[in-house]
Amino acid sequence: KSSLLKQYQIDLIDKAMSCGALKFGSFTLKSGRISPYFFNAGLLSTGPILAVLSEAFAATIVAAQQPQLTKDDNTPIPPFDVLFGPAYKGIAFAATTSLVLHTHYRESENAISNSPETGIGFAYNRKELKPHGEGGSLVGCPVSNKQVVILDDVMTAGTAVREAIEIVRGEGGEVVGVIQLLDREEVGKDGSSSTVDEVESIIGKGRVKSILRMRDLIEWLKTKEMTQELETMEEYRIQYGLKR
Ligand code: OMP
Repeated sequence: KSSLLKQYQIDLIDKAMSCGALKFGSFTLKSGRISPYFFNAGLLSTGPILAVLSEAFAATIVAAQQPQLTKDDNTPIPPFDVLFGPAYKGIAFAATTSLVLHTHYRESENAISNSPETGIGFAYNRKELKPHGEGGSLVGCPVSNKQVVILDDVMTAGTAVREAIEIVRGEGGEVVGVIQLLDREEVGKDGSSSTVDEVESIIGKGRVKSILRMRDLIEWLKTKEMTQELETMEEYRIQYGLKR
């Protein structure tokens, strides 16, 4: 069956299913919403899966810098300095994606980096305060006065990504983009506008991108003819999905 999905999206969903990162059932979310699916990015934890995932993050970043190539959205993410991965799950995203941008996308890395001679850095936050030693709440490349792109796992009502934005800003960095592994395409906390719109009102229009969206999971379910899961997903989308 033909599908609107890109090959790396299919690979990622297949891999997420096979390691149990993507599950269908009944789950209570952080926001209190009861969802028919859950995506646990922490289980994307083998070499082959990280290879697919970091490639997907890199491809999404590069595409976001060349908006003429993507027809559904034409605001670019500007060149930047540092990838920030919120602890804990984002740490591996930032580390592996900065590496892949250098090894597989060298030309793009030069084009998207504010300082091509150094390349794209990566950084992440500590969850616990460290009063001695080097101090500070961030590890890795300093973000002060730098342009930063956040790589995050899943966005529902936007609490987690707002926290990440605040952490970077608190260290003097400017957040110029957010790339979500999965945008669940839901409404924000007040239930009227979309989470993407709410976050873009903080960091700028067109600055939130994603590798996978709720609609891609639905497409994938269609190709697999998983009708029962499709039904519960459509019901959930009516309740909490974007009003389109
Ligand atoms: P918000 O903070 O409401 O946007 O929810 C996103 C966060 O919830 C993620 O950072 C995860 O900690 C968690 N989450 C998932 O990991 N996977 C899901 O499918 C749904 C959630 C969630 O609780 O909404």
